[in-house]
Amino acid sequence: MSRVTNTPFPEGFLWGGATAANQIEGGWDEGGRGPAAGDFAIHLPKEQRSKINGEMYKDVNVKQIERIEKNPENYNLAKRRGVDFYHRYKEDIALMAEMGFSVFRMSISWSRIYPNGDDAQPNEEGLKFYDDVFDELHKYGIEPLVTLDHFDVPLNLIKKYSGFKSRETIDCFEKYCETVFTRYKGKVKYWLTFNEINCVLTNPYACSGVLLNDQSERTYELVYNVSHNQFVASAKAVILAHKIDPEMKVGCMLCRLENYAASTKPEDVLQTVFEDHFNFFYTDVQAKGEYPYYIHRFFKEHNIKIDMKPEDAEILKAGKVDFISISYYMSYVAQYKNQEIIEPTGSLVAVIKNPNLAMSEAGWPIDPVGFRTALNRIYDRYGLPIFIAENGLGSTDHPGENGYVCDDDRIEYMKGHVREMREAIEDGVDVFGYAWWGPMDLVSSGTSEISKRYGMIGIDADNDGNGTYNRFKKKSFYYYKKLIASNGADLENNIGDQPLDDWCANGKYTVENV
Ligand code: BGP
Repeated sequence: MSRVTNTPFPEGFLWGGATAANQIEGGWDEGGRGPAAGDFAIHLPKEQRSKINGEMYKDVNVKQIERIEKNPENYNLAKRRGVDFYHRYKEDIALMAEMGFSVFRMSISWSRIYPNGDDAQPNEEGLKFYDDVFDELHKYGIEPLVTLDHFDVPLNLIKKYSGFKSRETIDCFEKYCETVFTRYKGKVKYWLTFNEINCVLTNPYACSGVLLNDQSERTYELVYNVSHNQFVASAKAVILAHKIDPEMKVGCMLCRLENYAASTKPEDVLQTVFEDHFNFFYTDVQAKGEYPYYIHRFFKEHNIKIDMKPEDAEILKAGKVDFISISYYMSYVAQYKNQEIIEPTGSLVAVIKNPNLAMSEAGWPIDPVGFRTALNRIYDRYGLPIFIAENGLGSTDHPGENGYVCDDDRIEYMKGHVREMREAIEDGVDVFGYAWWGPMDLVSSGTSEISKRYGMIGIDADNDGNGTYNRFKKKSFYYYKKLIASNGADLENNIGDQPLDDWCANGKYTVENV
């Protein structure tokens, strides 16, 4: 098969990076912001993490919130600190502009706009903050792409309604959407409703603000009803956006879990179909505007009743998204387990090892070809434009003796994925932009550590919040800059005369036009 390596991307392709308010902003109690989900996520050192606690803060429950509220000083609440974007956004945006970004995916902290989620009036200071951020981005010609809710339900709605478990939260979300769509009309064209909407299955607290006493309450019946409410909320947001500004484009966001059959056994292959149903269910509803055929058997066999209101079907139909966005980090292996009914195993961690793939330090299989497969599958299914909302490698940095971070692992990961994305575009898939997850180091969503670093822009801070929080450039900064300057053609970074390794050796990088 021929390859298209070293061919530029289509003109106007958006290059950039992706973040979330709760992982970068800090300033958690400044500017009138109210508390939100991430403010109660605890960072624990690896040795102290249990299987559930410490992974995606899924174990934040009623008691944990009470304990933290009583004695916050006893806990390492890293998301409250973020990486100080709240005060340093100008510097961060200037660095992203230096890399040549044309898009920056960020989220609005809902509780900066409505501190309690259900206030009568929005918080002007919060609105002004994002005005300033958007203006700063536009100053450099960077398009903001904004997630309305990236794991960020206001605490008051969590306590009062258990987040999206209740329909009251849909109304609060709609009001918040109306406020920001109206305010940022003309400044923000691209929106995403909910980040990784399918994560509710494993993390109802983080993803949807659902407050449980313990994990035994996390039933299928519960999470699918929560999802339903989020579908309705998302569809209402799409309808509103189009009404307020027909230029606005609103997308959904799926954590795509590409999967392979464990063997050529027909049952294992069938299992991959079940896995895809489990994963694509979310985009099926959001892109096609109705529940897909396969879900009814699953609901019936698990006794799941969805509390569907008479008007919901029409709302879902009218609120179909304009584009699909995904996060893609890895693939996994699916194996049939003698179940008689559709029973998914969809997992973020590699339960069965794929011997063909290397693993990241965090145990995430690295699979660029799976990225091309995913893009083809998604486009085949929906025929809608696709935005890569997240792709990246979290790993520990090892600065050299001179202090420079030569993060070749990150560069290799990006190179592989960009190469396969280019192939997918050549296959005919309409991908219109790519946002690397974490252009600057940030607080991990799952573990609230900063040492799992994603950034091309390093941040001098450790997991306990020590450090200057000063920004510095890593080797990948220059790599991405060259890649973007060539509109994706210079994958090997061999255009220009000075190899990046010179920079690793002496920190001097003199190619002027890079
Ligand atoms: C996705 C989230 C992001 C991000 C990323 C990496 O699930 O949308 O918020 O953090 O994963 O995960 P982690 O931060 O746990 O390494």
